[in-house]
Order: sequence, then C-alpha cells, then structure tokens
Amino acid sequence: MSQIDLLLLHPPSVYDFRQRAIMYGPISDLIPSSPVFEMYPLGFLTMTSYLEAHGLKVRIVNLALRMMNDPTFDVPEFLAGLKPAAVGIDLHWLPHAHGSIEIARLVKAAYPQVPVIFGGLSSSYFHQELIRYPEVDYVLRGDAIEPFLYELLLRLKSGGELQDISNLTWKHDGEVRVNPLVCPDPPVGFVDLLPVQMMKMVLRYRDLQSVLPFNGWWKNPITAVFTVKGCHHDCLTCGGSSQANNLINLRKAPVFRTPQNLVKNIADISRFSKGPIFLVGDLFQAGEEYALDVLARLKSAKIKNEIIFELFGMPPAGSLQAIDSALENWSLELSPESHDEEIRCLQDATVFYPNSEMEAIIEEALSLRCHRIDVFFMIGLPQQTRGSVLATIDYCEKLFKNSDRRLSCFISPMGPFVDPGSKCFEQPEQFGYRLFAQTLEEHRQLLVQPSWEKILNYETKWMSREELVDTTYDAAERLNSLKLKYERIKPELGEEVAQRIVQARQINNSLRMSLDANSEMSREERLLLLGEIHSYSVSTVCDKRELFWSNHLLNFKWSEIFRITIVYLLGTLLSRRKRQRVAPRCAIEKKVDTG
Ligand code: B12
Repeated sequence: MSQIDLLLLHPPSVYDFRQRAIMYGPISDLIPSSPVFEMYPLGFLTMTSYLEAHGLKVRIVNLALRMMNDPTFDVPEFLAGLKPAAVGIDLHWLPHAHGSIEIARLVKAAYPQVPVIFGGLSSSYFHQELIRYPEVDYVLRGDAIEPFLYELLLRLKSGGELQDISNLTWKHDGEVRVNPLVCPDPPVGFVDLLPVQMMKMVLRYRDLQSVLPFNGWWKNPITAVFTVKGCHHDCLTCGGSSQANNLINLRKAPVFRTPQNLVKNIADISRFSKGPIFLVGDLFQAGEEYALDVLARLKSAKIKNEIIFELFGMPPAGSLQAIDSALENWSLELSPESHDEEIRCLQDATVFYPNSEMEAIIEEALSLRCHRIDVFFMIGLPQQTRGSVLATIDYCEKLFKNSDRRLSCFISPMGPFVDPGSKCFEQPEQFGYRLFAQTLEEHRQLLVQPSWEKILNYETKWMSREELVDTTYDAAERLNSLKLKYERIKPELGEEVAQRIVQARQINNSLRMSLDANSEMSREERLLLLGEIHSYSVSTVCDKRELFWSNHLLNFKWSEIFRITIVYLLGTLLSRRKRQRVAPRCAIEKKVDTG
C-alpha cells in the first residue's frame, strides 16, 4: 500500500445524516452541494499542489460524497484500509461543525497515534475551543497555511520542536499552546489549483469517487480559479469580509493573484476541460488596470471555455466591451442581495450601486455576447422585512420583463448560519440580530435539530426564524411562477419545483406544530425524514439544475487526460523499478533524513 503523508478528509455536515431525520431546508439550493455540503474546500487542492511539489504524498478523500453516493459506505472500514502518516480535516465552513469532529473521533479510533490536524476558516475562528476536543491534535489557523503545514508535517515525523511553527494551535502535556498568528503573503502568484494533481491522485489510488468535488460534477464539470485572498469590502453579513479577514487571518487588505499566474491557471484548466471556469472574486476589486490586464492575457491565451465573472460592485464604463472582446464565451453573476437600495447600502456603502446602474449593466451585457446573467438575492438581511422580500420578487419581474432568457434571478435564505467574524455575528444587537449559538459546540448542537427553522443560528428584529422560513417559501413560490411565466425554466422543471415547495412547506408546518406541542417529532415525520437529504431540502427554492451549465462528457478534453494518464503510468513504472533497487521509504522520511 502506498504510504500517504497527509490524508485530507472532507466530512459531511452532519456525520450520521443517513441515520438521522432532519429537515435541512433550502440552505444549499444556490450552490452545487446538497445539505450534506459535500464540496471540499478549494484549499485542499492548493495544499496538495504545494505539498506534492515538495515531495510529499497527499490523498484527498471526500467522505461526504462517498457516504452520499453509497448508503453502505462505511467510514471506519474505509479508514482501516489506509495508512496515513497524518490526517487533515477541514472545518472551513461552519456547517461542518458536527461532521468534522465526528470524523476526527473515528480517525483517532482507527489510528490513535496518527496526528489529526484541523484547518479552514471556522477552525481558525474557533481554534481555542476546537483544540480542547480530545480528538483534535493541531489547528492551523489562517488562509495561506501551505508552508506551515509542510513544516508541521516534517516536524511531526522527525519529532522536532513545534513552538516556532506560525499559526499553530496545539497541545503540550495537556496544556493548550497558541503560536503567534502571522499573515504571509501567499507564495508568488499563489498556489495553483492543478487539475493534473487531481488526475494523478485518481490514478495513484485508483479511486475517482473520493476526489470528485461534488455530486454531479461529472455532468457539470465547473472549475474555479480564485483571484484574491481577503476582500476590500465589509458587508455586514459576510464571514469573508474585510473585518472578518482581519480578525481571523490578520489579513488587513486583499492580496490579488498576479494576472500572469491567474491566466496561466485558467489556461492549464482549459487544456483538459471545455467546461465553464468560475473566477472567484471580482476582478475589478483590484482596479480597472488589473482587470484589463487579465482580460488582455485571456485574449492572447485564446481561452474558449466560458468564463464566469462575479461582480461585487458595478464595473467602470467600457469594461463589458473589454470582456466581450477578450472572450466569446462569458457570463456574469451579480449579487445585489435586495432590490431595496437602502438595505443594499447598509451591507457596505463602499460597494453600493443603485438599481438603475445595475439595469444599465444588464442591458449592455445582453447587447453583447454575454451568455448568461444570474442575479442573486438574499433573505435575512438587516432591516429586511417580509414585505421587502416580496417586493424583491416584484423587482425580479421587472428584470425579467426587460431582459431575455439569458437572465435569471435567484433568492435564498442566509443559512444555516450568519457567519462568524461578520459584523452581524460579532455585534448582533447593533445590527438587529439575535443569535441562538455563539460557540462551536452550540453550533454543533444546532446542526442536529430536527428542522431548519431550529437550525438557523439567528433571527432579526424584522423577521423571526418562523417568518424567515415562511417568507422563504412564499418568495420561492412566487419567483418560480415568474420563471415559468417568463420562460426562464422549462414547464416540467417549474412544476416540479412548485410541488416540492408545497411538500416542503407542509412538512415544515407539521414539524413546527409537533415540535411546539411536545418538542418531539412524530413517528410519521421521522419516517418521512429518515436519512432524507433530497426530497424536502433540495430544489425547494429553485431547481438546482438551473445553476448548472451545459452538461455532457464532451466537456472534457479526453486526449489530454489520456496523455497525462500515460505519462503518469510510465513515470510510476520507472520509479517503481528504481525503488526496487533502493529500500522503499515514505516521502516524509526521505525529506527528514536528507534535512
Ligand atoms: C469560493 C467560495 C465558495 C465556493 C466553493 C469553493 C470551494 N470548494 O472552496 C462555493 C460557491 C461553492 C461556496 C459554497 C459555500 N460557502 Co463559500 N466561499 C467562497 C469564497 C468566496 C472564497 C473561498 C476560497 O476560494 N478561498 C481560497 C482557497 C484556496 O482557500 P481555502 O479553501 O479557504 O483554503 C485555505 C484555508 O482555509 C486553509 N484550509 C482549508 N481547509 C483546510 C483543511 C486543513 C486540514 C488545513 C490544515 C487547512 C485548511 O488552508 C487553505 C490554503 O491555505 C469565501 C469568501 C472568501 N472571500 O474567503 C466564501 C466562504 C468561505 N463561504 C462561506 C459559506 C458560508 C459557504 C456555504 C456554507 C454557503 C451555503 N450555505 O451554501 C457553502 C458551503 C459549500 C460546501 N462545502 O458544500 C462563508 C464561510 C463562513 C463560515 N465560517 O462558515 C464564506 C467566508 C463567505 C461568506 N458567506 O461569508 N463557497
């Protein structure tokens, strides 16, 4: 068996979701994942790139996806078949508060001597609490930890000292140690998300299932390229805002990836995939000059993939023409959050734009070769009432009327949690919020409540949890009808969504009554919800497929994948021959031995 220097495990949101009866609600309808939140952090790929480039062997296992796709998949049994030198578990998104710790428990049971390392945004925020769980040995804080992780793995193997490893929270003789937090500039041009690494991992461990980022990725092989660490903006509800970044990562200002490196990464991806590439972060945040530089390079690289741009604010005049002249295939994602300009302005006045400006941008994009515009709205914002949410849906109708089928609108509740580090989480009263959980353990407990109404970690002065839930279904129902009316979705799809909303609302109402009456789920409700993640929680504010792009296996460039496979297999064959002459050792041992 090939020795693994670091086994990276992605947990499901709730570990035993297959045995529990929970109505998760539409908390993941606007992302590719289900309520199991089976997508692993992009950081898994950057860590893999970095560590493999330094000679270590990393294996990613998406346990959440394996558990979803195979009801008989047994985590302890699977773990027993591996032999890692160290295990990394992400607690990046807070909705993994339950699953991550349960998986750590199983890892400890499987290999008591193997170090368990946690990392990610929520791990960083809750590091002091997290390290006190007996199954957690190390927490690496920060958003650019690759070099620290490498150093930690070497030291763990060699038995070296740990007190000078930056950003490490650890235990020594039962005492918690918190090493100083530093915020390094990410390595020049960042660490690439290398698709080739994923392919090599599939070949090395003969396991495709474990590496897939989310359910259905084969059909919708969207890839993401991140452009920035940190953010200029300070939106009240965002856990990736400027204030949150400063608080959690000590990142005081965003660091942008160099245009050269960014476009190189896109070109690398385009060699094996014809699928869409999502640029994470608004290019115009780094200034017009930066964005134009990226666009010019994209033009020279002759990228054919559809490139999806997200816009936080409205771009300067002429920007859309620049995009259009660089790419024949592009789309936009806009997030005005609310139609109400006052509510939008409250989020962060520095990124505010009036509706008229957004409408002008939409009109211009539609006059160009823009392939698709998705407009996202949110429920649960400061000062937002039920009436305001419904008025947002009226505004969607206005947008539908003045556009064509390339534009669609989406609305979803902010959930399950308002994010730690955001202003609304840190100073809830000041922004009209009431929190139901503050600590990590409290969030773990919330995640296993029977319905999403009880899972939400907040309500606002303007909407109770009950109202947030009811308003979500009302808004979703109306938006779905509008999409049918304006032919944004196929009639069968729209009717399916309408039916799902009715069912979801019914089960939610019945749960509400039984929980209020005796705090227990009825037997019928339990049976209905047992192990259920789809029927009442997926596609109940929109059909998930509305988010996806064209879907077929032709999205892959099979000749390139074949070439990489052959090169890899030949490489392994040669190195196996060499190893037959030298005693086999794991990569870390070699590193440590040679200093
Ligand atoms: C891109 C993105 C997405 C993409 C997913 C990309 C992906 N697979 O990572 C999409 C759109 C799908 C998404 C979905 C969600 N997201 Co999101 N997302 C982001 C965004 C904009 C950028 C993240 C990013 O790309 N970082 C760059 C990569 C390279 O770094 P990284 O993944 O963070 O990894 C580094 C470190 O975190 C750390 N690390 C991570 N994991 C581990 C594990 C170990 C063992 C170690 C040692 C270190 C480590 O090391 C890595 C390298 O240094 C951030 C906001 C922001 N600006 O940061 C929000 C953000 C992270 N998302 C957020 C949320 C809430 C979600 C959702 C839960 C929303 C929802 N309800 O649907 C889902 C969860 C998805 C899932 N797991 O299924 C919140 C997180 C708040 C919180 N504390 O929970 C953020 C901050 C935005 C916000 N709303 O405030 N998201």
